[in-house]
Amino acid sequence: MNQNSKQFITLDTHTGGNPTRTVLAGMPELAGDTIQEKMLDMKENHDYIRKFLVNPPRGHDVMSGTILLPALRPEADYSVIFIETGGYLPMCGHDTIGTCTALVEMGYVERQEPFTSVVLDTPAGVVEAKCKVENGKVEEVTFVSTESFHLKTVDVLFEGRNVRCDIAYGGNFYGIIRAEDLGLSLDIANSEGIVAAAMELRDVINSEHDVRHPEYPFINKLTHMELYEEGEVIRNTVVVPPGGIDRSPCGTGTCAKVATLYKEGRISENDVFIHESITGSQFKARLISSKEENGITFNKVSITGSAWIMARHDFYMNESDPLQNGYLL
Ligand code: PYC
Repeated sequence: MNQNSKQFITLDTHTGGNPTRTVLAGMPELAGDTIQEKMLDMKENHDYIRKFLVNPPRGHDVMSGTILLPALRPEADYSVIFIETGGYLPMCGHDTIGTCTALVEMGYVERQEPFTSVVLDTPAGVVEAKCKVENGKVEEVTFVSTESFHLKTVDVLFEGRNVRCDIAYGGNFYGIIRAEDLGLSLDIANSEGIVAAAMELRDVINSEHDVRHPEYPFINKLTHMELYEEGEVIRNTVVVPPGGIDRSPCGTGTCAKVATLYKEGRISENDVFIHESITGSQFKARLISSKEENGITFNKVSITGSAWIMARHDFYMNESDPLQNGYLL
């Protein structure tokens, strides 16, 4: 470390196998009055911090995290920016569970047993989390996500045949496709094929279809793909840009799936839906309510999952490090 070093302090958790790096300290002042404006300022003027913290050698292809900021809204405990190797996310479920677990267990919000409430101001809206706490450990976190909806169903050409894809929003846009339709099974050994097919399809869909949020103009493309298999429970894997596999069942991807199941008439209000990841970890989702507005059905969904604190880091950023921005393979 020398005088030119910057220092970032993080708490690292995993949620169902997927990591969250919660950045507690080290951020410069970000411009803007809202969390959306601050996210944009970070993206345009301080993106080197995201690259430094999530790319190898300090991170890896599915490293993600939250930048924790003082609350910008009176009802929130903190405002947060979600980061991953592919950029910035309006909302992230596994990060919400990971960050809330870290905040409660490490005393960054006042801990109350058996339940502690944490309210996060996210770029996709306010997210309320209820943490079940026993002997200081957060056993599980249930959060109510921002409204999810099914946008449209499209056909997309893959290896000479048309494949059905549901495009749904759960905090990010997901392209939801049955893995079998791509000739794939959801096995970790097939990761390379899953990632390659998913990213190819996502790019084709973005080039052929308009995908945008009716209220948030900055959410204007399909970013993540979700392949699934039907069985006793629905198994899924979300491909995170630019090409990693979410080890968790993916919180926002599960909200998008619930919106799709509701659209298909396969789930009703108050039903519980279990979503399983490629690694076998599970989230429990519940459809709380649905309402129709301007031809779109908006669904309120809660997600329950568990996270574990793994580490606390002091990262030193030295400007003479040729890999300060990391790299992606
Ligand atoms: O859990 O919402 C989620 C998520 C989004 C991308 C990776 N995980």
